Amino acid sequence: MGGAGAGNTIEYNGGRGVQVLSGIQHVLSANRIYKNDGIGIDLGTDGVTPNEALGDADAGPNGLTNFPTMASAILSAGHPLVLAIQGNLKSAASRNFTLEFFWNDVCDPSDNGEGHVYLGKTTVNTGILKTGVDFTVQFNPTGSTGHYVTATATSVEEGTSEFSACRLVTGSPIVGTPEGGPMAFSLHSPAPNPFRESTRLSYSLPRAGMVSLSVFDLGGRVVSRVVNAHKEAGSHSADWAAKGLARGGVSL
Ligand SMILES: [Ca+2]
Ligand SMILES: [Ca+2]
Ligand SMILES: [Ca+2]
Repeated sequence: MGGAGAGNTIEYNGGRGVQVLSGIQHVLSANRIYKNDGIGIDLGTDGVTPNEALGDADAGPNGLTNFPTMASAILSAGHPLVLAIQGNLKSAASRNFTLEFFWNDVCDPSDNGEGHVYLGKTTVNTGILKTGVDFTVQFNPTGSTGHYVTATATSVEEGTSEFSACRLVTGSPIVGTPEGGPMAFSLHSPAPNPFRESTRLSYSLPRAGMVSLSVFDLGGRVVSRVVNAHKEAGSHSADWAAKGLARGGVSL
């Protein structure tokens, strides 16, 4: 894949999506890499190569260049959608990097991801501190939405990193205003209610989106996050067990 162009689709491989076995400056940009059994990009043959705690002194294929870490990926419902990502890149000092971001329906069991839908990119310079550079980016994703964001880091000096760890996309409840007015999210009465052990919460969505459904106590504290995921349009239900909450039964 040395110097491979952008925009390839690399999918359904029995193993990793792309392996970089030797050399440096292999650039993998804006490819769709997904549904491979292994991780999306492997520098070497060892699976995920962890980042060092500080700096990036290790050597190997593509310099074993570090991948970004992401502290949050927050999707705000509305039209257009806004996806805000915060994170950090630790690497060699005073080096320019292009960070590319992707979203994915699923995460690899290694916890590091692939790159299904390319979201966009930003550029950073790592500066002189070994603690790296913080970044904040925003995208307006269109089309289908994903559950996980992943990222790569690419420098002219070393090439492209492996994919980052997956960052779960969290989102506000669906209160957006798509064309035609506010979203009609309907939550139906739980059944049974009151209940002793578990109850079923049913809701319906007029269109696909992120759903965050939590149970609060009377003091406003979150008792349980029942749902926090992307859901398709239609009717859904979630079972909630009031573990160790009340001996006399619970009323919602
Ligand atoms: Ca590796
Ligand atoms: Ca390195
Ligand atoms: Ca490294």
